[in-house]
Amino acid sequence: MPHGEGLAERVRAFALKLGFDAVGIARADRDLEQDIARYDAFVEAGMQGEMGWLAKHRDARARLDGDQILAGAKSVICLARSYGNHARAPVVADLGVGRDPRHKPDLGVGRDPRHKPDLGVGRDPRHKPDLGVGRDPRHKPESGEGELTGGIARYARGRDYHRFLRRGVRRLAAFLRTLGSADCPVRARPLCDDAPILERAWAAQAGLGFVGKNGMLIVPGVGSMVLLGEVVTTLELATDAPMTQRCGACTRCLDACPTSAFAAPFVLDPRRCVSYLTIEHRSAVPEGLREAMGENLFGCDDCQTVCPFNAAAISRAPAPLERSSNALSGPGWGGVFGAGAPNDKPGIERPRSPPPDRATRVKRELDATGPFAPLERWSRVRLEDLLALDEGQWRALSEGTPLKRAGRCGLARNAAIVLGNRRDRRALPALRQAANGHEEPIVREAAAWAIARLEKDHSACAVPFVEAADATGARSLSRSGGRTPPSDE
Ligand code: B12
Ligand code: SF4
Ligand code: SF4
Repeated sequence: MPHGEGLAERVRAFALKLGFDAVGIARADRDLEQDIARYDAFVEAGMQGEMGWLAKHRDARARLDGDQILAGAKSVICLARSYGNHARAPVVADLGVGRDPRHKPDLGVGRDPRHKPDLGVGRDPRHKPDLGVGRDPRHKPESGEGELTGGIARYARGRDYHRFLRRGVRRLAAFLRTLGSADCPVRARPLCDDAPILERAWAAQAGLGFVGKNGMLIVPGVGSMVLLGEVVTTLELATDAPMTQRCGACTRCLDACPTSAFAAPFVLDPRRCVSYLTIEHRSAVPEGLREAMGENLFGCDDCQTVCPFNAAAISRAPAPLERSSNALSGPGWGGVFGAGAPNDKPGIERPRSPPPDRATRVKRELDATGPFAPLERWSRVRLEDLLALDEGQWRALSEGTPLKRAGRCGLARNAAIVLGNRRDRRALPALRQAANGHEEPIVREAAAWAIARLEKDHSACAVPFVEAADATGARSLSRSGGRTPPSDE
């Protein structure tokens, strides 16, 4: 027999207190029939690309109550944590977050968008003031956040989220275990990107949000810039109803995708996705997709930044840079980028203040954007520097951050492509050095591609480009004849 609403509410309240933005509960002892059929089609089409691990463990993806996840599981508690610049409301319950959103107060979100001209967020996003939504997202980076920051997907600008989220799901699992007794123990398994399950499909089942045409789990009122975690448990809890799909006639995400990576609405083909190409793909980026990569160095947010459900999350002022971080003190950190280092910049410094104590760390974690605030280190490194990092420098730069996943050579390859797309000839010396001397063939090849692009631009000009700086110090190229250069086509 399922326990009453009361127990589920206690679990929900505990999860919200831990800092999660939304909570939903689904039965764990059932098949994900439709979703596993979609997954099968995905694998059959070879859409996993080089992510071979994605084609394995079908049974675990189909249901949670087998041996692979948690034998005898009855419920799955699905959790979302926002990483957008979403200022969390102080009293979550008043926003109805975590409750059945269909019973939410009228916040302009959650109404049936098909009955509105404005996709359900109150205003036609196309007529909105310029919040950065709807601009060509390839024309990054965002100003004032450092050379690398704008090219890094938002979820990855801070420290690696796994450590932080894992702590949250573990605490919730521990709480669930306390609800058992000697006669009737409760087992609970916390999950956060560490088991082969279809997280979005379960989250949709749990009514945490709905899957948008961009494939993202969208939590109305919070958006899709959320990370997901789960606790699978033998405790039988009252469940939440799935939400209705709310995209209506909107297709902004499909239209905004720079590489046309959507095979159909809701179906992403990762092999064309910039996120896959810059993070997971280990080989050369297919040449036909390089230009469309634009200035995305690691990951891509384009199909999310245009989504009206994210307007609130991304219209806020950027989160402040995180000034001190333990992660900065990785091996080989000091000196590696010190004065005289590759870029001759002041260098990435050792933390000036001592590592934060436990209380400070916890406070930061509970802050709405703390763990996701862009790291200061990104502002100390130029793209050109990424072409020539040695292992020690790479460790120092990437340790404790999501960028580690791309690997040193993967990020160097990406940097070469971004430099090629930037069309800034000042990158030529660094690119030439990489094209001739980098030990990794994919980096040499990407650098040669970028050089060819810059050279082509150059040879197309009768009058050479000269460098100029405007009043703000921003550098630009112009022809010596005074004409402006062609915009980056
Ligand atoms: C592999 C992977 C990737 C790959 C492949 C993504 C893909 N679409 O398959 C790549 C590298 C491209 C990627 C990119 C990103 N990822 Co990713 N990724 C994963 C991972 C590890 C597995 C996904 C998977 O199983 N794919 C296989 C396909 C078949 O499953 P699926 O994508 O989940 O799709 C299911 C549902 O969407 C649904 N569905 C499909 N079609 C339809 C149609 C309808 C009508 C409906 C209702 C449902 C529906 O069925 C599918 C099967 O169940 C998950 C974590 C996890 N374990 O789930 C994170 C995860 C999906 N990624 C995440 C994030 C944040 C991202 C990026 C935003 C990162 C970035 N900024 O660069 C992008 C977003 C790209 C996008 N638009 O999806 C988050 C998503 C959070 C959210 N709000 O949805 C997850 C859940 C990680 C986490 N723990 O938070 N990712
Ligand atoms: S993450 Fe970027 S490339 Fe991938 S589907 Fe979304 S918009 Fe397209
Ligand atoms: S942008 Fe995409 S995911 Fe967002 S509402 Fe429109 S169709 Fe749905």
